[in-house]
Amino acid sequence: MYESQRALASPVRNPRMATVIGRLLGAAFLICFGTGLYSHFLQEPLDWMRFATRPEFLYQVTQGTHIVAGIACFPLLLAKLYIVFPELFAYPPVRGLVHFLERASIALFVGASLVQITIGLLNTYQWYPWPFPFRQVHFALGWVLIGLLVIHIGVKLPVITRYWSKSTSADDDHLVDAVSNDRSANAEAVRLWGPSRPGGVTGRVLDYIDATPRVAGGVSRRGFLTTVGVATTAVVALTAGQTFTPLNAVNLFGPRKKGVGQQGVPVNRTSEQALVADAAMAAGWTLTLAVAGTERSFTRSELLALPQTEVRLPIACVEGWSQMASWRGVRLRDLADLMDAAPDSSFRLISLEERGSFSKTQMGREYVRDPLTLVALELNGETLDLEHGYPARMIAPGRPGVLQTKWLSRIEAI
Ligand SMILES: Nc1nc2c(c(=O)[nH]1)N[C@H]1C(S)=C(S)[C@@H](COP(=O)(O)O)O[C@H]1N2
Ligand SMILES: [Mo]
Repeated sequence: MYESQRALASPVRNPRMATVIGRLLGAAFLICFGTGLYSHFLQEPLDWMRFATRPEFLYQVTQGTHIVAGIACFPLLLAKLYIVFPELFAYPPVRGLVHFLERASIALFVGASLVQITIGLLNTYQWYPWPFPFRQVHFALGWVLIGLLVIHIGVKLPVITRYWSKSTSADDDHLVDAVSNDRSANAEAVRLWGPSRPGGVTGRVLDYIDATPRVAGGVSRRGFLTTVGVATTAVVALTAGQTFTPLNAVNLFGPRKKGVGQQGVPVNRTSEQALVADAAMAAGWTLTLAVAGTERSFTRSELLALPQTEVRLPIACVEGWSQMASWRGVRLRDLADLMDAAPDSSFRLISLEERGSFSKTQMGREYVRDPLTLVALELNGETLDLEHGYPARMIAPGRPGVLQTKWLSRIEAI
């Protein structure tokens, strides 16, 4: 037993607590990974992929959950690191190749996790103090983390199974207390915990116990769990209002507020940032449809003269905020039919915006043919504001905000 470890000993630094917090963190990671993959493939679908367009708020929920679970990882990860921190000083630092690989994988796991949740959080504030592209790196790190999570769970499986349930952990608590009160009991513990214990836990668990003796004082287990619970609830409650309306009133830290912005909808990229104001306000604006070699351009009044449909659909940004709104305009499928587009065509949507990652987007046939998909001309009962994509924008059910292309200029069947 090292002095440094003795100094760090605490009633919360034990394998049961590591398991309790670890499984919450593991669940949050899995939720982030699943919802993240969904968001990724919506934006970069593989050829064969088709997506659900109902419920129309699906992406609002999956992406809102992604951000909430990601934010919850901050207190949970800090708690987990607090619990296992003394292992940093384990002696000898390396006990052979397997032990080295185990420690290296944990170091990587911790580092990659911290990077992942930090860049994810900063992305929601659109702050990019790093030189690499956020989305690609966040996606790649997601896979790295899932790989490391599987390794970590594999390595710790004996501890995890042993300490999964409270009752078996309680037996061991007595043993741990005995060991720490009387170091000579260690030999007895080894005897008790010997190979006869199911699951082959002995070596690793004893290491853990050895590294984390009980001490009186410090943070109690109940106090620790309460702190972690309060901290997690607080960070979630104070940001989740940007997605989940009931929490809107306490949305103190979320980067967007519901209902704040032109026509009651937050604005993401402005016309000024996109350098589109002149082209969008030009009298000669038309929307061109190009299908199988035929092109036809529609003025705004021609579009307004076509049958209009009103839908309620959310803007659901990848950054986690979302906002329900009423949109009015022409069904995309009516335009597709006017142009005799094949029923299975996908469309490419091209904005007046010349640069910018979202100036051109693609839409699969499930959205093209959906009765809720509009070339929107009005928002919440008024002419679409320039900031929301005047003269015309795309709005479709279940899609990420990034694909709801503003300031449309051209729509091509592909
Ligand atoms: N042309 C263009 N359309 C765009 C964007 C953009 O940068 N350029 N941003 C998208 C993003 S990320 C979101 S969340 C929505 C936001 O729509 P809003 O500003 O009307 O709320 O617009 C989308 N449409
Ligand atoms: Mo967005």
